[in-house]
Amino acid sequence: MIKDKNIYVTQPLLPPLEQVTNYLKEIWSDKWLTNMGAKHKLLENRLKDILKVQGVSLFNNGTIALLTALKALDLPYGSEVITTPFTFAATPHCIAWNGLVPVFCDIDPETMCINADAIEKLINNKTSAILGVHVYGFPCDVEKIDMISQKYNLKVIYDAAHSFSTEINGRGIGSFGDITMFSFHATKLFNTVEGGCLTYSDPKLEDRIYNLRNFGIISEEIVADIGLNGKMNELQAAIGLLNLDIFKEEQCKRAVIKNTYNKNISGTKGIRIPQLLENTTDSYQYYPIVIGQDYPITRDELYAKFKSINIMTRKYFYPICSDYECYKHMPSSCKSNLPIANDMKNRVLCLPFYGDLPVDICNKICEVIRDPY
Ligand code: T4K
Repeated sequence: MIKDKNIYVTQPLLPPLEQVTNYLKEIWSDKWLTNMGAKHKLLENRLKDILKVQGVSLFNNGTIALLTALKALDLPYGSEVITTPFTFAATPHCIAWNGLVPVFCDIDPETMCINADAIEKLINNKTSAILGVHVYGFPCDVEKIDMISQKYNLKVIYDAAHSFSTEINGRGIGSFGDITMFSFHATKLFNTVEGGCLTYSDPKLEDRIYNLRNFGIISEEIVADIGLNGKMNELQAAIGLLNLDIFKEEQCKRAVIKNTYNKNISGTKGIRIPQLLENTTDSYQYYPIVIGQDYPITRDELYAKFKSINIMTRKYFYPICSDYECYKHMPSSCKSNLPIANDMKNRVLCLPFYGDLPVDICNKICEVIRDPY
């Protein structure tokens, strides 16, 4: 039993409080709290370099960012967007909130991302886009998805909520597809408490996204578009600027935890540790394991075992989105269309993974996995 307090799947990265106070003093003195202030501009510019992308637009959270991305691409109302059920609720909800229809595609058993080979059979004359999710920081097959999108003239949006700073062959993950969304929620490697951004290469998207994020207001007397309020405020941007200075250090600490897990868990019968491809860098967002049929207990029994000793692992993602009340009636939600996703939802467990996870707890977690009885 871990004494006194629960161990969670993650802990937020927090900058030194004195530095936050200094920034707060500046904000108090400027009396500029939101609506694209100085810190907002600075953070957007710094993120362009870090994410290796041409355009960045900040948002008050990742969900509103994704909602805006779909709107900015002017997908025909009622058209279909092919996506994965193995994701957080926000992904299909943003499709549906735009008056579009999410069509679920099965996933790849190794990466747990949308299976690019299964996309084509779901395309019909109503399909307008593909929305892939780089689950746990494992990239989708961006090359194949790019080829499919060109062949069928589809837009491509990526949900990179888990993939801050991931690169493929040295290229920022946010530079693939038409628009990519990053989440800066408290539980993400890099956070602005709540927050997120969109990245894109087409310069025309910058103005469109700017307006959609700000009620569609062009000037004091012109409202040109049906926008919403997606603005990140100066307090969020300040936390972001400070966390940008320390996220790499956090990644290094997480690399140590990851090595400890890898060293102590790999080789355990029935446990698979999903691997990144060699050309891809790790975001260090989550540490998932896959519990096979030859492991002595089920995923849910292992989850319960951890919970009984105050270690709160997470079943990301169970249930999958095709199981939700609001989507389960859709033809693409049927289990025969999604065999891998329906299998994986009962097998994946995300272990506690953050820089300050104490070594003895990390070792205890490995011990339980090696011998769950
Ligand atoms: N797309 C994908 C693929 C996503 O995963 C997400 C969000 C989104 C889109 C939407 O982006 P945002 O609109 O959120 O920017 C959490 C997060 O709330 C959510 O942001 C995230 N995905 C999802 C995967 O995880 P829950 O329901 O698991 O959160 P919660 O409150 O249970 O937090 C997890 C653990 O973290 C807690 O057990 C304890 C710890 N924690 C949490 C918070 C909020 C802390 O230690 N401190 C904290 O302040 O959804």
